[in-house]
Amino acid sequence: MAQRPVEIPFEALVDPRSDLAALIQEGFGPDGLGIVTVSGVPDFPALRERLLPLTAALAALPDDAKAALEDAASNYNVGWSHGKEALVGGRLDTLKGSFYANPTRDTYDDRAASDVEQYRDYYTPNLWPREQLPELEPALKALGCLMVSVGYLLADRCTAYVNAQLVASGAAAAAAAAAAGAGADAAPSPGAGAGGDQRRGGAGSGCVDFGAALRESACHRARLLHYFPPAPAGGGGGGGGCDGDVDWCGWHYDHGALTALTCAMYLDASGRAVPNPDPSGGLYIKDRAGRTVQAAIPPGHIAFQMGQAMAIQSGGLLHATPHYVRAARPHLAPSISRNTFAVFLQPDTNFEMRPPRGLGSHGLGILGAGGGGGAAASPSKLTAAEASGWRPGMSFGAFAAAVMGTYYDAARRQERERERERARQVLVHAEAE
Ligand SMILES: O=C(O)CCC(=O)C(=O)O
Repeated sequence: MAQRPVEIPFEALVDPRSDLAALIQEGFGPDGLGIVTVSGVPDFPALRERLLPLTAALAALPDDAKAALEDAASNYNVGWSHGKEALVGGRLDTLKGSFYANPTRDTYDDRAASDVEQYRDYYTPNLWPREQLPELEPALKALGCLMVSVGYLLADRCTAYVNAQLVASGAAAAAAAAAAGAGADAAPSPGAGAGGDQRRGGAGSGCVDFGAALRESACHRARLLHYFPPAPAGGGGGGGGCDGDVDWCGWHYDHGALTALTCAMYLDASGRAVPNPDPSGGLYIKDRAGRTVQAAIPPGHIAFQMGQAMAIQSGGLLHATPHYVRAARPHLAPSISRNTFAVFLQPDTNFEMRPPRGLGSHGLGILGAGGGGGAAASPSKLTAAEASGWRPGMSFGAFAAAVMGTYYDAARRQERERERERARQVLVHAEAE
């Protein structure tokens, strides 16, 4: 039975007098499912209906047109990506095609050349199919920017929640005292809440300002996803394979701050929207007790999951969301594709990831390797899995490179093996002649 996530009405999100702490805690806190939805966002339903059908149109472009949209140098973080990323277990991601772009800007001329060189995943200009599918660019930018702007407001509420928790636990005071003792820049800054400003991960107090960090960032990334129709049992092709728990997108955390998601749209072979053909297919989340729960995102809502960066930055007061997508069973979904849109809100590459100070005596910190996700895990600690890839003082760019390396290095290894096998076959063939 699918579970409906905690809902935050948009009017409440924009109302500075509303207190959303209880909803943030219910969604992202120690016992939260790790997902909230925002309802009633003006223009969202129409922009979703405009963009999602274009996903199938993009996937149907001729292969050479899609190949022209590939960019290996950015690890396929701009343009078309199909079968390039390795999922859990090293399996290549051939069951879906993705299109990546930064919805908020096309170019990075204002960035230092050294940053552009070091972080090509983030600072490579967008690639658009302007000839073949001119409608895509404006549709993706309009929906992407809307989802980003709602994400900023939610990030502000997460900041307020974390700050309130820090103050309540005494951690903020402990951090401010320690910083004052060390002569550090403990002066509060506007919008940073009680105790100071850590929006750049500086050496101030224990407080964070997620909204400010995200508003300054040039690193947001939108991903249009087209899950190919599942192939019939025993069949080949790009589908999900056989009946059963076939995952379309293996278990993972997103490594950014917040991920905004639309409800998926299912399209038949003629491009007509149809109801979800298999109620057991779709997005699943592992809750904090270790149970796997299907998350039902209503079509008019924007869903938000928590990424590792914000979980780490909150010192475990907010938790990252482990999730995967289960394929529709082939006999229920012949010729039906799943199309959806994710926007990863991420801090800038030079953002220093540093949990709040002063938490040590309050039980926050990182659990050992055995402490992942189960009922026995302390609810207020990050699990080793949530924090994997991170080391104290790391920038977001270095952290993201460490995480993404695990996806693409495996894919590169497999590509090299395929190359070797092709060369071997050519040799065998030549010797036989
Ligand atoms: O397809 C979905 O609903 C989620 C996609 C996802 O998890 C991702 O792109 O990281």
